[in-house]
Amino acid sequence: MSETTIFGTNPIIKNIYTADPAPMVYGDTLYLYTTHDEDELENDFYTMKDWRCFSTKDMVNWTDHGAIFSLDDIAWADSRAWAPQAVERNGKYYLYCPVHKTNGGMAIAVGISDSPTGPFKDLGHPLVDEGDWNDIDPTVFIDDDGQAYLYFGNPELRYVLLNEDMISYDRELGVVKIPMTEESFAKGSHDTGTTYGEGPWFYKREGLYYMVYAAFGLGKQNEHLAYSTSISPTGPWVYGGVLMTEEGGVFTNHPGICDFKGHSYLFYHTGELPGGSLFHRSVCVAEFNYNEDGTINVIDKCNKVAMIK
Ligand code: FUB
Repeated sequence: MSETTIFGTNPIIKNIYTADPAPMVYGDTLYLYTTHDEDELENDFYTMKDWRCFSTKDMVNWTDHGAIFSLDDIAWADSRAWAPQAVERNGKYYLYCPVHKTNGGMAIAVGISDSPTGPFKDLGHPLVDEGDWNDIDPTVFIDDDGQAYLYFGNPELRYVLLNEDMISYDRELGVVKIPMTEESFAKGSHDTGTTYGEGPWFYKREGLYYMVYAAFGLGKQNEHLAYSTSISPTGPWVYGGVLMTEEGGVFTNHPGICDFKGHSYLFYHTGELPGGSLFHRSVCVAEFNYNEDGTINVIDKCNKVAMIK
């Protein structure tokens, strides 16, 4: 008797516009944190006010947990609820989120909760606030030795070493700037002269550290996804190649990678829902495999993903 494969179709979320996917696997569940592009634009720009959470146990059936953190919860922020990432430590959940401050400029906020589905409560002040516009798109990873890293940045890639409490960082070391070289990020058209743009996603697999990011190719308008690797969590990073081309996308793209129940997934966003545009994006997912040496081939923007049995 042949088994029938059931597929889920992209975009994953079809009733609202979502972007900037950030998966977190906890127990037998994959939690997907996203941003939310409002239908009605203000000032003809990204209009984003809250962060959403969805969960699945099989990659096809998704539960909508609604808005789990919002600008209304952050007294010192007024707009731009941009690309987040969540992590669990010692039974608490931390959601790192870029926001625009009421007194100007971007900074990284932290929401704290006892549950992966919130509600999250603001730390009360910015975690990272360098006074420039580089403080966006945080990616968090706790290494095997317990050291937690928070990378972030556009147009530069920077990091801080988080303290064990996950809501403060090593002030003595401060904010470390990664050298933006062509060896690390390839020649490209973003401000540093490399392809590195924004949206870093940091993780480790089989002893190798990966930095996946949205990238600007020479002569291209829209972002593609690319990756670099390192044998150390702080570099030097070595450019690995293109992960997803800009074809069929919108101006931005944003990677979120995880392994779940023996499968590897890349979450990304496009503008493919009806009414889609650079300010009305939708989160999608593709399954992929690593090559034996840890490299990753270009992943197609696909329109379905198989259910996990
Ligand atoms: O969604 C708002 C911003 O656009 C994100 O922070 C970037 O990564 C890009 O997707």
